[in-house]
Amino acid sequence: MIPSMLTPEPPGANVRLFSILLDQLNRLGVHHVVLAPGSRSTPLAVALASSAMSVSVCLDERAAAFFAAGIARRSREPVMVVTTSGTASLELVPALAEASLSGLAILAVTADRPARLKGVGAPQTLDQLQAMSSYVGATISLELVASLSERDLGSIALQLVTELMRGGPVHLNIGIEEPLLGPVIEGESEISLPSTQEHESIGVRRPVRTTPAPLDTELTRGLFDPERKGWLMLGGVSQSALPDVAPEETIAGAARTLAMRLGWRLVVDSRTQLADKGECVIHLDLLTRISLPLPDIAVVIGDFPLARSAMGTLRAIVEQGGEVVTLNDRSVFRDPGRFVTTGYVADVKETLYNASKLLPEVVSGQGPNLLRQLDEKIDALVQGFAETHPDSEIAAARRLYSLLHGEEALFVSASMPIRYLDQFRGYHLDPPLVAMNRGANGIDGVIASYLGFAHTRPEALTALLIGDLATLYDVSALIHLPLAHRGLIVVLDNQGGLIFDQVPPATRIAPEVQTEYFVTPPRVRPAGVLSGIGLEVIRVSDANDLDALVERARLGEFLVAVLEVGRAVSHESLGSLYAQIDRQLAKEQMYP
Ligand SMILES: Cc1ncc(C[n+]2csc(CCOP(=O)(O)OP(=O)(O)O)c2C)c(N)n1
Repeated sequence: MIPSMLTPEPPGANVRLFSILLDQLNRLGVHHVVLAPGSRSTPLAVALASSAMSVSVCLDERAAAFFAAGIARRSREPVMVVTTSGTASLELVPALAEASLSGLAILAVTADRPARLKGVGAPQTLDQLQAMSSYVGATISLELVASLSERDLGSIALQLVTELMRGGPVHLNIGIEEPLLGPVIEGESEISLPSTQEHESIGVRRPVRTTPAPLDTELTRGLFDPERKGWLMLGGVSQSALPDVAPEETIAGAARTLAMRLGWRLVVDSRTQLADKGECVIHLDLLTRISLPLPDIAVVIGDFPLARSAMGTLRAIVEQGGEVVTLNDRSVFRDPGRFVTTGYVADVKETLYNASKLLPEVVSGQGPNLLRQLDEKIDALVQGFAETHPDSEIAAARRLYSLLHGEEALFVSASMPIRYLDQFRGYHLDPPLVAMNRGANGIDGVIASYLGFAHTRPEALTALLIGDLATLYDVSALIHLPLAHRGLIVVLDNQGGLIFDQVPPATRIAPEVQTEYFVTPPRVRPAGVLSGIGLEVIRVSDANDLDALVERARLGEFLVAVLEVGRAVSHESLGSLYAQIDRQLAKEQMYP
């Protein structure tokens, strides 16, 4: 008899304990679970089946965790991922590393052999706690025993959620004895959970997320001084993905107002969801190819800019006696170049608003905005290049970004896609939300993270820009995970890791070593693999072909567009555009 034809047995005691724990977690704000199937985790899976949680199932634990990270990145809610014991649990580590660096609240729940079987050569018994300990903010180790009371479980749920609220992953490891479902509860045909009143009598209250206070008036006034030349730099701080937050109420909105009143330059990267012509400097990475006139102070809000060259520029500000100040609302140490002069942890949005209120509404005059004028000239040049090279990766990245709006989103893979977007995107009055696994910068789990990111917003198109190697790395995500309701994956197939031709060592490595050990052209092409697993794959040869595909995806399809451009051609395109930019910048430098 196949198992599904058996009469369901009454629930076991272990299922009941997990049901209570899940119920408490759900009440405390954990609503999404990604479950990877396994045996030791059986009572958890059975409890999940009758819980109020939204459950996604994924065979591949690594993808399950990246999918959870994608959901957490978009929803800003804690997301739980459940695995069985053994290497299954260790597969969570790459996504936990990303989550810990990106501050994503992932609750990793791993089933384990009971403690008494540890260190005695029992199969599938690893040190699961140690394996994850470097990447989680807290570890709770629990043995599932009948003596656990509802109050215990309520307290454990509260402890977990409190730890998650610090921002970052938390690990719950649970030793489970056989029989895995636990002894049968006589007379019960289904799980009985504590009622709301009973729940309240357990004493569990929702923990309150504490926001740091804004900077005090004196510090604010000193920091944002219109007498000084300043740059306000925004990285990944956009909050407009939050429900009920109007764009002008976001950190980006507050920064825009403040920069205008100060007469400071507003320097943004692609994650900022702010790219207005006439207000923002969007091409920092290209502009810093020459030495720019530097400000007295740069205030870096949130993440550091994506632009690699920005680090050198910021260091130069400090070396010429200026200041580089970081402002974060998470207590994280951010000084990747070890030159930051002061770091503040404060309520960023309130601080920016307070600073604006201290200034007159009229825009301060600091002379013509040369940096922005230069930015606009560079943008026009990139636009001209995209028009004359519509078959280039540069044109495709720029076009894709321009086609998406507001509530729509673009997930971007590490490697050249992030660079393309950061360097070559154009101005945009209603830019889409842009997200990436920028914590650990892996090319693993990109598709799973994208699918998770799309999962919470089925009503809005979410696109992905990705290279061929990152695509092939994570094809399993497209087999095991739910696909986006409105999705478009744009694969830039340049036959290997183009990035390795763009980084400085490239010129000093023998071409055959470069190809075989770095670029690693794959044996198969993404278009063939992806159509082989049943996806609709469209080959595009012109960036403008994306218009119709975006429209179709917007109406509810899941499509893959592949732009196949040879590695040499893409390399040449970049070289020729950079040469044009350098000529233009040199001219500007001579006649500022
Ligand atoms: C998990 C992981 N393995 C290896 C790397 C190193 N790495 C960075 S970029 C890259 C190549 C990416 O190639 P592709 O996705 O085709 O993008 P392209 O460079 O062509 O834009 C590799 C292997 C990484 N970042 N993450």
